Amino acid sequence: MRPHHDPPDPAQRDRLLTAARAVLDRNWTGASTIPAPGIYPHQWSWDTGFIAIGRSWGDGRRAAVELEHLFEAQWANGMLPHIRFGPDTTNYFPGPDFWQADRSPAAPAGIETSGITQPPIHAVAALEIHRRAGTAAERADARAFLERLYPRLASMHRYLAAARDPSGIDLATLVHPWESGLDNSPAWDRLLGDLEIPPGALPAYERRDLMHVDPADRPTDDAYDRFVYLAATYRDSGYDDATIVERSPFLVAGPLFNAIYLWSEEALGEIATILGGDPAPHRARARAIARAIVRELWEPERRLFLARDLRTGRLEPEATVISFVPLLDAELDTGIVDAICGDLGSTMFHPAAAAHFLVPTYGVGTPGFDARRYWRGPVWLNTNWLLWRGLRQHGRHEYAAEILASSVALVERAGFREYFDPLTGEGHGGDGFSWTAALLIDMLERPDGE
Ligand code: 9WN
Repeated sequence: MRPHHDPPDPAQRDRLLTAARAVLDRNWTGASTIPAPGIYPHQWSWDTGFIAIGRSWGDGRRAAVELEHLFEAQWANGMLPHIRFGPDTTNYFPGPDFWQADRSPAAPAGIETSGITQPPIHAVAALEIHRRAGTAAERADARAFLERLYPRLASMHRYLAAARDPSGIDLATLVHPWESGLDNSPAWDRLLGDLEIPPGALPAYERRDLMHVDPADRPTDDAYDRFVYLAATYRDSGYDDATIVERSPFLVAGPLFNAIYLWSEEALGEIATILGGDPAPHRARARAIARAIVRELWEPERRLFLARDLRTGRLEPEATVISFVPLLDAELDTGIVDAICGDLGSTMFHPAAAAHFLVPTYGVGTPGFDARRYWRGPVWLNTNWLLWRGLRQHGRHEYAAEILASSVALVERAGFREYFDPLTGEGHGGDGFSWTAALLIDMLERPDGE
């Protein structure tokens, strides 16, 4: 593999760290960090995990505050909603009026939330906050924080294991593309394409995202109709998981969500050890999830991970960036690691462009690839970061360094954008985007050997 971009030099690194911290400061509300001004004006679940990991370098206090603020919105059944709404509930669609979370007896009183979840990165984030605590006072604070958060984290994992594993295969199931975090990914195309919306079943709604961002960067109206229909179906069941699992046309176990779930289950084991508890049940759960990822999601002929539709039992055919994320399993079979790295080295790296940027969320040149539309091709810093962490833990440092250099080059060129065109490096979506800043901080701060 030929290097495309230079590694950051020390002066550049310092300048980028200062700029990244300024983005997080601007998006701080006093209790949490919004993903971006305008388009995402509330607190999102997996964004908060990524942001806390960035803040753990030098601002562990705010990192802990915002994780706890998010978990105040946790439902009594353990479900952590993907959005905790702030005071202005009219500036985002779908807002609390759409979700009507109080249709569920499990929703918290007095806190407005959505009714679906997102990838459970939070135990990893909580552990990072504890790891970075330096002084004795910081260590005491971080331990007290873990003591408060651990039962909530464990309850979220129990919810995923109980309510979201209808077939008992040790994988968590998504009931909505928004739960995947990669909402508009081609990974869901076949399922969403097959979805039939009965006449009159789609509630009237108005998109607000297009007030902030070019429509060419965002999902189409047709995709939005499907998102809204699925969310309304879940809501109308009263957020009853048993009903939804029985009826939802979208019931998918994916490699990205489950690799993060397993990574966090390992982190829960470490947190249990720090608190003097027993890590063994978490370790055992993590290994069960890891085995299930390979057993259920590995496609042996194409030698890649795909999402499984639990309604029909078939694997969804589209290979996207989610196929690489099981690298987060430190014990992943070496043959599989080699296969993933082989794909990373060829399919996803555009052979014709001299200075393309890594890693596109969908193969450049694949029919349907779109260099700027939301999750259908652009580079995102969070998927880059997940791969960077996974590659480093498997000793694939050359690839990891290439991803870091590309991430730096993109931010240098376009700023802290939500996502980037892999061919031109142009920025798209929201601007002043928090996880781009936070995860760049982690990539620049984390020592080589860690
Ligand atoms: C819906 C906030 C969120 C991210 C998701 C990303 C996007 C929301 C939207 O923004 O989704 O949850 O309105 O498009 O897809 O991953 O958490 O940054």
